[in-house]
Amino acid sequence: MKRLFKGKKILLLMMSLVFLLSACSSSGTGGQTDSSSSNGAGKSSDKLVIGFSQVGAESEWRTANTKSMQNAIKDAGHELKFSDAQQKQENQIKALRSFIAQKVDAIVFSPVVETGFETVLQEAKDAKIPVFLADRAVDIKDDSLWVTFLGSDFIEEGRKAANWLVEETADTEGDVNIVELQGTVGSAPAIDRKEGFEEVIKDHPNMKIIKSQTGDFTRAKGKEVMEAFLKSDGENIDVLYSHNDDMAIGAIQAIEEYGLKPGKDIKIIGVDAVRGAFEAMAAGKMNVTVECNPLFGPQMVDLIEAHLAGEEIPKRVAVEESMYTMDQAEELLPTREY
Ligand code: GYE
Repeated sequence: MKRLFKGKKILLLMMSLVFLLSACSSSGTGGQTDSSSSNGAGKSSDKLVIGFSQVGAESEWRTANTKSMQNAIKDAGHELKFSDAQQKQENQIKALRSFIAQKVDAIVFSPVVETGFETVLQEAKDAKIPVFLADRAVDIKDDSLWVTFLGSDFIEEGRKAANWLVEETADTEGDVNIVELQGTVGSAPAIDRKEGFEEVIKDHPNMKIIKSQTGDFTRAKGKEVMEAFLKSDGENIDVLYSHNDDMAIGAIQAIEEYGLKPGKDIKIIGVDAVRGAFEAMAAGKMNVTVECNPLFGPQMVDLIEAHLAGEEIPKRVAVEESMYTMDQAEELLPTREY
C-alpha cells in the first residue's frame, strides 16, 4: 500500500499545481492525505456510483464488513448500490448484471464461491466497468477481468491456527483427534483455511482430522454439524478447528448440551476474531481465534479512487491481521471494533 499512497501524494501535488496555475483558490496545504481519508486536501474527486455485491449476512464478520464498506463509501461522498446475495451464486450473477445495466462507475464484488463467474465478469469488462474483488478471490485464469483483489491471506490463517495447536499440544503423547467445521463449500476461505491447516499438521503424524464437514459459516449449522460429530465420536474429540468463529460458537453450545466442557475437554480454534469469540474466550470456552479483519472499507474506496484517477494499483492487496488467545480476551474485549 505504501507505493499506492506515494503515488497518490504525487497525484495530489500535481493536482494542487494545476489548481494554482489556473488561479483557482486552492488551499495549498501540500496535498497531505492518509489512508483513512479518501478525499484528501485538494483532491477534487467526482461522486461515484459504486455497486457492491456482498456474500450475505451469515456471520458477525460479514455484518462488520458490510458496515465498513457502507460507511466508507458514504463518508467519501459516493453513492452505494448494495446487494445481499444470501450466499447464493445465482443472486450474485443477477446483481452484477443489474449493476452493469445501471452503468455504475465501479463494482465491488465478494464472490460466494471461487468459480463460475467468467461470463458475467467478461460482461463487466466489455461494458468498461472496473471490478474490485473484496474479501474473497475467484479462481479464474484471465486476471484482466478484475482490477485488484483486496482481502486476507486465508492460507496463512489456516497455518496460524495449526501452528498454535502444534505448540499447545507439544507435550501431548498419543493422538490429537481433530474435527473440522468447514466454511461454505467452494468458497476461497474454506478451501484455503483447510489447505493452510493441513500443510502444517501433515508434519505431525499424531494429529488427525477424524471428521470434516461444512457448517456454511453459520452458528446454526455449526451447532447442527457439531452435534453429529459428538454423536458419532463423542469422547474421542480433542480439538475443534472451525473455519470461522460463528460456527465455533454454535459448536460450543452443542458441546455444552452434550455434557462436555468447551475450551477444556475439547479445545476450540476459530477464525475471524469477532466479539462473540472474545466473549467465549473470556468465559474460558474457546481457546484461540485467528484474526481476519473485515474493516477494509476505507482501503477499498482508496483503491477505487486511485484506479479511476489513472493510478497503477497492485493486483493483490493484503489486509493486516494478528491472532488472540484466551488469556488476552478480557483485556482486549472492550476495544474490539467488531
Ligand atoms: O471468515 C466468515 C464469513 O470470507 C473471510 O466469510 C470471509 C468469511 C469469514 O462468513 O465468517
